[in-house]
Amino acid sequence: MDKKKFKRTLVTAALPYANGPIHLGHLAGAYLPADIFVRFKRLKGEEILFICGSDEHGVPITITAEKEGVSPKVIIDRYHEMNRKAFEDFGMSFDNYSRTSLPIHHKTAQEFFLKYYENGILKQKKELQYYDEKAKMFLPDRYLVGTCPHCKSEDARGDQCENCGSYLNPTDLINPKSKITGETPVLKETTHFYFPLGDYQERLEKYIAEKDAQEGWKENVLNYCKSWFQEGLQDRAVTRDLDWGVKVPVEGFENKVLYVWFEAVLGYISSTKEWAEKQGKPEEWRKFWQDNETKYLAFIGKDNVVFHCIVFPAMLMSWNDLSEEKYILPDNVPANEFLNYEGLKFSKSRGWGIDLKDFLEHFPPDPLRYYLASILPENRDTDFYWRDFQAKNNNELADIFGNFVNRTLTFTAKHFNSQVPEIKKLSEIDQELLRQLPEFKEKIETLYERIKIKDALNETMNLARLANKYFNDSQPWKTIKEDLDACATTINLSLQLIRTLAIMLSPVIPFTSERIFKILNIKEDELKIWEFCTETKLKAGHKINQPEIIFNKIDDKTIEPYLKSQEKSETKKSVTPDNSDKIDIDEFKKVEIRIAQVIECEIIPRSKKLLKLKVDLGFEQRQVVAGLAEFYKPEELVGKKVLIVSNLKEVKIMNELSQGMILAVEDKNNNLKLVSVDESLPLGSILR
Ligand code: B3M
Ligand code: ZN
Repeated sequence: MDKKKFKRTLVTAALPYANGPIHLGHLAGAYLPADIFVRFKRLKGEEILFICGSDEHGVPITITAEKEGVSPKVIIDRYHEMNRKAFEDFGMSFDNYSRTSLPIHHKTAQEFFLKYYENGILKQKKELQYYDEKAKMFLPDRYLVGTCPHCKSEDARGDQCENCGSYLNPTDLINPKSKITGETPVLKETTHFYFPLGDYQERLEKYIAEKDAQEGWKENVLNYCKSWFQEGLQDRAVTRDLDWGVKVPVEGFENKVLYVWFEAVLGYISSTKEWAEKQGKPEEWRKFWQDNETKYLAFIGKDNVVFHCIVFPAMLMSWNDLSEEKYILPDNVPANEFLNYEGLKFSKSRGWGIDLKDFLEHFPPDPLRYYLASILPENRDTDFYWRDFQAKNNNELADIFGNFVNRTLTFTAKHFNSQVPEIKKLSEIDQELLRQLPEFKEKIETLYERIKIKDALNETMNLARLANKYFNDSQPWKTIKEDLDACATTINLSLQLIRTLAIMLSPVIPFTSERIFKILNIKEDELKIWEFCTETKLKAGHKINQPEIIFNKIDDKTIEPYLKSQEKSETKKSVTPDNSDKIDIDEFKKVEIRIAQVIECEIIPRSKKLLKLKVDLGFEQRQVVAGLAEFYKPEELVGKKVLIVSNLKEVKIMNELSQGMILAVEDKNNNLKLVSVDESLPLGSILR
């Protein structure tokens, strides 16, 4: 990697729709990793700006409003405030949390649109679109329901079938109906503006390759982009027939608005402008958006990749072609995969999952931040499990870190009059500890810089483990009677270590770190920063405050209601595809073959032929045993898209569960070759 030096960093996190509460999946996808990264950079004293806000336009919001029989404004006001507050309580440290309904955003978005329009970049196209004659309006894709042409599910939307995951066009739906009136819509002509995304394909490919070379983009993100490029970028409509949104500033188009994605990404810029105005330096936003010495990182979830890696950069490129003011483009888009909830996708309609707001009514933020950070879906989908949350809180936060802090502080209070004892001599154990500290610091720093948050946290916890071990091995409860100088050293260094760990963990558990600084009686900012975190800065004689328990254990009773409420909610079975009609292999016609992606693969020990694979079908993950070991190395398969028979009866092979069969062909030398699959095909699609 040929790292470019930057002066400052701009971080944006996807603007959540103000049509519902933030849930834990959102946090793990984009917000928490962004916040941890930003907090780490601030610890290092670097200049960084953290921007977010509510996305307040678009069809999800108007649909919610219609369902409730209120205006969209009521919805956005409710959820903007709810989410802003929940984020704050969770410790999200945005420099600005804006909203796209603000005039400053409408103005910015219209300015971009007009720049393209006046320079002849946009194309006008007439098209036929579904129209609801009773409601007197054109129907956006999501306002249409009908039967999915692929899986025959009856509640497919005009843009996607949630049952089988296929992307749809409204006209693909069998028997389409308007969601508003239930009427059958008619096709009617309408005119829209299109942005010629295809014209930018070559430059976009080059841009991504260059940024990847500099920053090391994530494999999953590169793959998503690649599949878009392979398909070939098309013109994209940037206007919609709606009356909620940013008005199209062109005569004759007063009844249309800008497509929500076209303006939402510009919300990052308008939020920065709002921040600058609040600072009393209205031009200051340019430093972050129009200076090559700013590095721009856009944190998002995987479903937003195309808009951040392709659409938004193309829009900025186009603007830069037409203007003296040049915007910077994202330097990296560290998109995460999804977090599931107890084995299934979060789903508001099925009541599956838990909102941040509800969570924080019962638990403090830091254990949740810690647990989510430890299971971030950085490379593949992961799961929130209550039992796991409880275990991490109890066995790691409380038993490792909390215990170390507590035993050190109580020992200090009891035997050293709540003062940092003096170091008079260093044993080998002490020296070894001091030697290791800077190594930990460097390792953790490198991981954070590479946005490997999960690994950085893991490494930090290793230091906490080491701290406990150090305390045990040094046996201060013995040395207090036999060798007071040795005991003093142990306690001195343990107190220093508490400070070290409080700093190192502060991006992840900021509220707890603050409490620890208070207990340690540390007021100086200099003692709370990264640079000096491994130095022994606490002076002998420094007075510390009364110790208190910093993490409470979570008992079974506390989490039981959540496990119970899941039993009551729809069972897991009913939301996975119907497997009741599992078949024998000879009833071939009933075979369900789907696209899946290999996410893990290993050799089954004691077998020559068998590989154990974990595959992602889009709607769930499965384990499959396949006789491919003689033909493929495990690492060759990871990331590959394959075809799998997804409704075979489960079997156990060499004691391993196999939930499907991967399709391969045998060549004339009896070698097996996987059937190759077009990389752009969505996971879970059914072969027909
Ligand atoms: N509101 C979609 C989402 O919340 C959308 C993100 C906009 S980022 C500019 O996933
Ligand atoms: Zn379907």
